[in-house]
Amino acid sequence: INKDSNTDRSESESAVNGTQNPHTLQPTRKIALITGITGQDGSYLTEFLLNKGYEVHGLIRRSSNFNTQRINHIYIDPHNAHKALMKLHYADLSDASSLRRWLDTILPDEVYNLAAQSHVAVSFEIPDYTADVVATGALRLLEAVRSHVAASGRSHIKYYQAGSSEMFGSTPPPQSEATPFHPRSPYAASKCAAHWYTVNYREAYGIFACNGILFNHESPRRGENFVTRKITRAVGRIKIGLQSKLFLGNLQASRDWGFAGDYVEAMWLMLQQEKPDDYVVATEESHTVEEFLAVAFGYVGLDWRDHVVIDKRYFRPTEVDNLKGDASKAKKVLGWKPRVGFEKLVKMMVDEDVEFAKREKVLVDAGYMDAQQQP
Ligand code: NDP
Ligand code: GDR
Repeated sequence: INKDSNTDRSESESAVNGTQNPHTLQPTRKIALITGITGQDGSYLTEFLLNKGYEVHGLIRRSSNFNTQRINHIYIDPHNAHKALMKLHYADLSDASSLRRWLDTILPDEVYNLAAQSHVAVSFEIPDYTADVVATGALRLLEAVRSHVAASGRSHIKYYQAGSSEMFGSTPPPQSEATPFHPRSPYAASKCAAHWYTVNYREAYGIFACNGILFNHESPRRGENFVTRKITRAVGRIKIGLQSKLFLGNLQASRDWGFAGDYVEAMWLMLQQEKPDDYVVATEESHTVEEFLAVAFGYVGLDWRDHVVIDKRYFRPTEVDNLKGDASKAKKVLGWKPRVGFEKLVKMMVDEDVEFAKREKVLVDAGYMDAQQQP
């Protein structure tokens, strides 16, 4: 996609930037503001909210490469004002003024803070950047909401904070809202800070702010260096003959893996309740990385042991060994339950990545692409 003036996904120079009030377009629609709209969850949440009739505004960060691949399929040119219900704006969680300005301009009813440096292993490499975006970024956004409400009186505004099961860290399962946190990475410690900032802004200022404590959730849109997608990408490429080895770290870690499409509904449900609260969202089933490998490779008739090589570089200084959520509160209060189980999730991801590898193979055979090993 070309980011020339005509195709730029941001609207800094168009409708929403002060020249035209978005409310005049669809006065009855609810308005959501999403940080991290270009990420896995941001894309599913946008689809979900558009289906519910929302106008969705997303904050995207400037990058030297296009970063809107996950939402290109729902993008409509803003010049088509009545149809373009997803709008994008440049901002960054490290830039407080941009957050406040977009709140004042967009006047959202609901704010979903999904943006993060979300890779646990990478957080050991860039700890203070991770803390700045994940912890202080959440604080900046909460403070922007607080000051926006104080200035405008729009006290009905609701805030969702993307919390993580990583906050439980080494505390044994099952983990519920009452389980103590023991974070095991700069990422997890930063998410704990963001969690408590959110609780504090709720208690101190009466802001309708919720923490979703979400266990791992995956999809065909998962980033390619998270273990599930790394595995299913490799399965597709090995099956099609583009790759033979897959280098991984700790195979004994156990995770409660659900489907991202199911989890964004829980985020929305939290903001539809009478009172703000915190909720664990999980499938309540846990599987090791090795079990994921067995299902993924087995599904296409391969044996993972013929392909997987252990590489110490993927081990973490401190590991989270075992996560398994207790989502009884979300089930009871929100009426939420997951629709996609473990095997269905793995197969959905493998199916998509086999198709992806077939498309890559066409390009490789035509000499347009190298069949490079995955990073
Ligand atoms: P992704 O890594 O797929 O997406 C992260 C998003 O944050 C991207 O849109 C990214 O933009 C954006 N972002 C990163 N840094 C900044 C910044 N400085 N300013 C503004 N935006 C930024 O994450 P997921 O969609 O998987 O997760 C969504 C949220 O939920 C994250 O906060 C994550 O930590 C949390 N979470 C995720 C779980 C999971 O299993 N997926 C479980 C529990 C919590 P860009 O596209 O430009 O990189
Ligand atoms: P996680 O997800 O750390 O749980 O965080 P990830 O998929 O990165 O790791 C899961 C487990 O797999 C082990 N592992 C490997 N991980 C990666 N990435 N690459 C490998 O090669 C590899 N080999 C083994 C890991 O050690 C770990 O035990 C995700 C993120 O989405 C967070 O943002 C989110 O908060 C949590 O899930 C809940």
